[in-house]
Parts: sequence; C-alpha cells; structure tokens
Amino acid sequence: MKTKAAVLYEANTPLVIEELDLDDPKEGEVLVKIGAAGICRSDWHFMAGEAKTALPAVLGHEGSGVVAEVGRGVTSVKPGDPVILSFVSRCGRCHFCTTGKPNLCDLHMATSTTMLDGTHRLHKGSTNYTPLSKLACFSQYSVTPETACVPCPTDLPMDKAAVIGCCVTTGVGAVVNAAEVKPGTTVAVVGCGGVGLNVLQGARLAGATRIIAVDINEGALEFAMQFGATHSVNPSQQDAEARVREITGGLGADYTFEVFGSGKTVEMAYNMARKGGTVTIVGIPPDGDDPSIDAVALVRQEKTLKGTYYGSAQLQVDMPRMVELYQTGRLNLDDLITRSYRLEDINEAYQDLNRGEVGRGVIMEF
Ligand code: COD
Ligand code: ZN
Repeated sequence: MKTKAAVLYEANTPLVIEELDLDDPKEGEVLVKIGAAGICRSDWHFMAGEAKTALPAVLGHEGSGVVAEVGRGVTSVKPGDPVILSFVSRCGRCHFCTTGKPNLCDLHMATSTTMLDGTHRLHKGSTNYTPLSKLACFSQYSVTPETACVPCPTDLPMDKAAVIGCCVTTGVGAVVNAAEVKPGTTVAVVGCGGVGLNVLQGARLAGATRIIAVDINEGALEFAMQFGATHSVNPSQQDAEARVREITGGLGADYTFEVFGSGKTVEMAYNMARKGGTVTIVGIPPDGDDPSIDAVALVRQEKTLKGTYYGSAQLQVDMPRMVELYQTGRLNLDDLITRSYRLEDINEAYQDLNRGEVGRGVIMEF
C-alpha cells in the first residue's frame, strides 16, 4: 500500500512530505493507522544531526493509532483495536526482557534502523527507509512489531494516547520507577518541556513537597506551575544552583532530574542535588558534549547518578497505569497538549518547539 510520510533525507534540511510504499505486516507485525504523533525533541536531535541513524528515515516515536491489519501469529491485538505505540519493541527472550527490563531489549537495540528481523517495510524504488524506533509515526500508516502495541480504552482520545507513548511514561516513570521519589522530599527538574512537565507532575504524584522547575524559558516556568512546580528558577537570570540550595534549606534537592540533553544541564542537575541525593538523567547530550563530573566529590558526597530510558518502564504494565491516572484526574494531559498540526505542517511544528512554545504539540491530521 501507499502511505504519506515525513522523510528526513539529510540532517539540517526540512522534512519532506511524500508518498512511500509500505509492505504488508509480516509475522508478528501489525499495520496501524496512525491517530496522533507527538512533537518530541528526541526526533529533533536526528533532524539537527545531534543523534545519528541511517537516512533516509521516517521519524516519529510518540504515537497512537488503530490496528488496521495483523500479520501471522499476532494474538494480542486485532483490527479495530486502539493502541498506544511503544518506541521500544521487546523480543521477550533476551536477558533484559526476561529480567523485567523490556525497555532495554537487546534485539530492539541491535536492530535500531530496521524492524526486529533486520528488514524494512518502507521503501521507494530500491531505497529502504529507516523506521525510527520501529514506529515511524510521522506517517499515515505504519507497520510495527506486535510488541510495540499497547491496547488502550476506546474512549481514550488519540492525542492523549500518543503522549502516553513517550513524554508521560518517560517523565512520570523517571520519578516513580527510576528515582523512586519519596513523599515529603524536594525535587528539582532541569528542562520543563513536554517530558520535564511530566517529571514535575510525577513528582507531585509521588508526594514531593518542594518541586523546583528550572528552565531558561520564562513561559515554560510559568506553565510548569500548572504541573506541580512550587518554585521556579531561571538559570539565565540567576545562579540557579545557589537558588536551589536556598529553596531547600541550604542542602540541595533530594532528587534532581536532567530533561533537556546537554553536558551543561547534566552538570547543573548534578550540582543541584544534596549530599546523598539522587541525580537522574533523562536527556541525551549530542556527541562530544560531555558533562564534567568530579569523581572525588561523587564519592565524598555520596550522590547517586543514574540514567533512565523510557521511564525505566515495563511498557505493557505502566502505560495502562498512566491511562488510569489520566482518566481518574491524577495526571493532567488535557493542558499538557497545547497545539495540534497537520502532517504537512511538521516543519512548522518543530520551529514552534525550538521557539519555546510551551507544552506538547501533536500531529492530528494525516
Ligand atoms: N537550562 C534549563 N532548561 C533548558 C536549557 C538550559 N540550559 N536549555 C533548554 N532548556 C529547556 C527548554 O527551554 C525546554 O523548555 C526544555 O529544556 C526542553 O523541552 P522540549 O519540549 O524542547 O524537549 P522534550 O521534553 O520533548 O525532550 C527532552 C528530552 C530530554 C527527552 C530530549 O531532548 C532528549 O535528550 N532525548 C534523548 C533521550 C531519548 O531518546 N529519550 C527517549 C525518547 S524521548
Ligand atoms: Zn520522546
């Protein structure tokens, strides 16, 4: 079949909307009609050449849709089922899948530019197109692994389902699964965009009492107050590390999070943590932009420095929990999504992200 998709041919050039050939789903795969796709900075890292994949590629790793057709052997979903798309597909057999860490599936990572069997479904002429995260949801249709599909309620709007597919699970999961924030503690979040806002609301959910939003964009700081922030700090206007110490009684925060992706912001999150505090890194800095962490101080101050990928989540279990938290009013996804776009307007959507428009943008028309 044909599908209209946004293609990245070369870093630092606009995405090109065009029609591609999409193969039928193979064994263990599913054809999904995409319902919504989020505008996440992680895709931008590829567009800006800060992260690398084989080109041409169809990006889009935050999505939802409705199952249109299933391949041989698929049992967990059927045509007509609404699904949240997981940007990690688990093989179910590797060390990580079998020990409760399917977000780190070896086979998924080893086949990062193809489907799980090492082949492609998207083509034009003799050219294969990389399906980013095996989802490629900047497209009308996508063929995904069955294990990328997390069934969701039919009354869950597609835009809410899409954001649960990345920024909600990544952000809330960083708090509850990775850092394991305790009630009554202090939290600082460096970078308060789509993912950071969910770290903030995850911290509120976990019972943190002082929740400090740190961002260079005043609009983002103001917006963050709706998502649980109790204080805001702008590093471009004040000594942010000193201000966080001041807010936390001279100690530094119990938990800090880096949610932008640069060496400088990793250092900032590290320095904002108190002795014995936990520093959780969500963002990935561009190649070569390494943070400088003092190993002596790491020991003497007993800080814990940890990375988290996809909210350290078990996707099939945690995503339905996010749905439940939204549907019972504990997670605010209604205000999180601030703008919607047509697929044709995807380059403007990324301009808006880089201009500092607050909240999450979502493609709703394909
Ligand atoms: N200090 C504080 N805040 C800053 C600074 C700074 N120096 N520079 C920018 N910011 C703020 C921006 O103003 C913005 O508000 C925020 O940081 C970033 O928000 P968004 O909406 O642009 O980005 P997100 O939330 O969509 O993505 C953030 C990630 C950290 C997920 C992303 O950048 C990243 O590093 N992704 C790679 C990790 C990954 O692949 N994760 C899985 C899929 S998300
Ligand atoms: Zn994302």
